[in-house]
Amino acid sequence: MSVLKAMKDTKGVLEIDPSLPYKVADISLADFGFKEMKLAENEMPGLMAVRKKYGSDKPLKGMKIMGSLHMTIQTAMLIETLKELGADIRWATCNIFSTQDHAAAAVAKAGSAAVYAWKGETLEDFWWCTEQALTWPDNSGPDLIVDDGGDATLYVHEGVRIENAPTLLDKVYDSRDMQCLIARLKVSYERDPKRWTKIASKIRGVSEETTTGVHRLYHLARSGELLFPAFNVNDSVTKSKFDNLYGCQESLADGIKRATDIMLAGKIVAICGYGDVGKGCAKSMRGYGARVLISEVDPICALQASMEGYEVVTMEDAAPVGDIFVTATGCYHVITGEHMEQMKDEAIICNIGHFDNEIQMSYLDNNPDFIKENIKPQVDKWTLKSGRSIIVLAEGRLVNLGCATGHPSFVMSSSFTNQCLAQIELASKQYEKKVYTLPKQLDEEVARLHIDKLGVKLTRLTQYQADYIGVPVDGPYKADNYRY
Ligand code: NAD
Ligand code: 3DD
Repeated sequence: MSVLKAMKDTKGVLEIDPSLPYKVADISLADFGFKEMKLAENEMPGLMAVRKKYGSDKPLKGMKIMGSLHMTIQTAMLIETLKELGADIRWATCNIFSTQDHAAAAVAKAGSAAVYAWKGETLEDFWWCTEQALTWPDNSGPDLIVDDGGDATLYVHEGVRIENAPTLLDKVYDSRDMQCLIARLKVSYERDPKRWTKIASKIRGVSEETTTGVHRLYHLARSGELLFPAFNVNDSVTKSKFDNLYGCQESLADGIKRATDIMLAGKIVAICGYGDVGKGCAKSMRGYGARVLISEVDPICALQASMEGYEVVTMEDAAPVGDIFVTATGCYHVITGEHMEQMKDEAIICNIGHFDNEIQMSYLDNNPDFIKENIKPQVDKWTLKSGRSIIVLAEGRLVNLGCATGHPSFVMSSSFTNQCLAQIELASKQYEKKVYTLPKQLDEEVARLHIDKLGVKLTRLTQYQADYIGVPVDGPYKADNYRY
């Protein structure tokens, strides 16, 4: 049930109220949020350095920034940093289960951003929050977007598509997300058939946090539909080879254990996908003493997994023997109903990919013969017709943020330092409507900001050595396309 019941609605669509300063679960949680944010300072040296280096110059002064990114304590620190750089900020989460309510309350209480986010949003709430964050009190839109998964970018692009071809409003979608979005855009179009075209024309660019969102950006760029410049933050080495890898290495186990208290040692854990996220997940599960199976489509990643000592199998092989299943692919229906029917009684399935379609949840949701028993928030036991049950975590949404608190602050500091650098780039320079990545020099700078905290003693090249290996003595030490 939506907490927005008080809002006026038109044709079942909750009206936005841009003058609403915030909408969070419980503003009284703010002090708890402030305490955890204070603790995060010591673990986020990159963000602290950004505040110190750019705080006085205010490079984001006058910039209206909309964020669609998991509303966690770490994100609250990113928001505070963007605020210190001069930005005027509005924020929504990018997943209905990922908000930490005390973080949202702290941001709202401090007035660092107009924040619309709470843990356990309905899909209608989610798209209301996204439009609420995209709309300033004067009904204008943002200059810049911080996106994670591309839903804010999608909102603007779908709005412009519809304004250019209103018959798209009659298109029928299977996805409940798209049904919610199109219903909102229908009301918006009737009010102002040029609203999103005007908003899009003012957007200087978007910086995209995650792999799946980046895939969407390149798709828009290839089709010539990209409406504004974009920075691919995910492919900064100090993001994807850290957040995706080491972040998931720690937060996957956190999610599974908080949800189920299951013993991992000795169990068979099947990880679908051996990319940056899958690598971290596999290493974590092996570290707990689980026997890890990997499924992969990419022969290079499959070869890597095999040479790391993992057994590489198909999901059809894994389904009848696995105890715990984790999807980490960014793909669609990787675990199907057919696989579920093969699974052991009370097998656990979860997803750590960005969206909720890696597990075929529709197989469960649409079958009246199956019995769903809610064990606790984000933990459901589904009993199939066979009488065997499966435990589904976070309704197939990312388990580390749905059942736990996501990655720790230190690794998010690295990701979010890249976000700040990308936002400063977009605010200070004119870019074409293409997808860019940050230069290696900045990537190495982000790494430099984090190594002192870990007591790293960096070796320094002599000029002769630098000349000998053909690199500048102060870097960058690798070519932009170097694969770490
Ligand atoms: P990646 O592209 O590096 O890895 C995905 C891997 O999955 C690839 O190697 C690909 O070959 C493989 N794959 C694709 N379809 C498959 C299928 N049907 N079966 C088996 N393997 C398949 O991407 P990544 O950076 O590892 O990210 C994976 C997902 O996790 C993305 O959706 C990303 O946005 C998300 N992500 C989540 C978090 C989090 O905190 N939950 C953090 C970072 C990224
Ligand atoms: N993500 C994981 N943990 C997070 C946290 N504590 N705060 C904000 C976002 C967090 C998701 C990121 O890894 C995002 O970069 C992604 O999905 O790639």
